[in-house]
Amino acid sequence: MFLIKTKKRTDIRSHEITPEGVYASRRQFMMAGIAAATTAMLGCAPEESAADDDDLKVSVDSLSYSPVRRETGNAFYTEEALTPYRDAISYNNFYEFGTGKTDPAEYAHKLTTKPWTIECTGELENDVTLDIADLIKRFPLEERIYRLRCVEAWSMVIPWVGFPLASLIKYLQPTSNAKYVSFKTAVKKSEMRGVRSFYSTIDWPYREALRMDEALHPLTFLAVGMYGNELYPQNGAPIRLVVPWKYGFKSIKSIVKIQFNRLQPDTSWNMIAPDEYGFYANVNPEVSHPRWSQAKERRLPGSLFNVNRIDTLPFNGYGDEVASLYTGMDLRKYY
Ligand SMILES: Nc1nc2c(c(=O)[nH]1)N[C@H]1C(S)=C(S)[C@@H](COP(=O)(O)O)O[C@H]1N2
Ligand SMILES: [Mo]
Repeated sequence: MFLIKTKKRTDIRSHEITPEGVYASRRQFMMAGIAAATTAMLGCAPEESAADDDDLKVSVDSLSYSPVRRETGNAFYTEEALTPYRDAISYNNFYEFGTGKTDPAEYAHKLTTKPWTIECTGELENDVTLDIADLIKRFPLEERIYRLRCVEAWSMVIPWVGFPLASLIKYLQPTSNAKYVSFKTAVKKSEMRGVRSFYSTIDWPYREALRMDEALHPLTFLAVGMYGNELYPQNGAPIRLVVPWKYGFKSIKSIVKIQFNRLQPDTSWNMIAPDEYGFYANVNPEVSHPRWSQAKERRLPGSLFNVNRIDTLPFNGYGDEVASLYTGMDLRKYY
């Protein structure tokens, strides 16, 4: 790729700078941007890896947030190598835009995300419709560096920006009847080719839910950004859930509805194949998917010569923090 083109602020090759350098500080970030732009002008940009520029059909802004404390024993932070930004925005699951791993990066730019509101209903003192722009001002943005383990046995390490779901729940004041929280993704037929598809097995909208204690857990996060920037549409812009001890399908993208419920709500993958995908979906190396083992995972990106296979940990390595939520439960039954 030797095209000379105008660089957007966030249009930085992941391998031109260390992952940490992408977002470590605003200053460093800007400097890297200038360096990237200069490299491109000189016509010597390094070769592309995972995808080419076609996956950056929209630009995203950077965000202000407080960085996670980089110390051991802090569950909000893992020292494992970050997945390069480029890979995290070009290898995705977002069936609203197609079932292929590169479909979201190719087609999600069609999603209009501004303005964006979330309708909050159910067991609440008052129903309310929230504007994302207001939410971002109301709750101070923090960083979390979490492992993301897909049920398909691949994983990434992603630096999210957002706020705890618990902060929003406390603000919304659910009634004592609220035992579960459920989420729905936007359905925008004209913008989502997967939703239009005749072959789709999902009964749209995509939906997910958590038990109230899971939703209130400090690890449970609402992300509005990653790598220091707003989310790209393929990652669930403008707001998505991140539940790091559960399989990735629980981390629902592009949320437009939050409902508080008395009873356990339906969830998309459980509706499609209840024997394969449970409501809890806690990462568990000892409970195989009916069609494959969950004992190991491919930490992306791998290469032709190294698939980077590592052991999967119970609760995706967050057992110290979350195992107590499930005491007395048979995790083979409640998978
Ligand atoms: N609305 C919606 N949310 C979704 C999905 C989806 O298809 N639609 N896929 C899930 C799955 S299976 C995974 S692994 C993660 C992937 O998140 P990422 O693409 O940001 O890595 O999103 C989850 N959230
Ligand atoms: Mo997934």
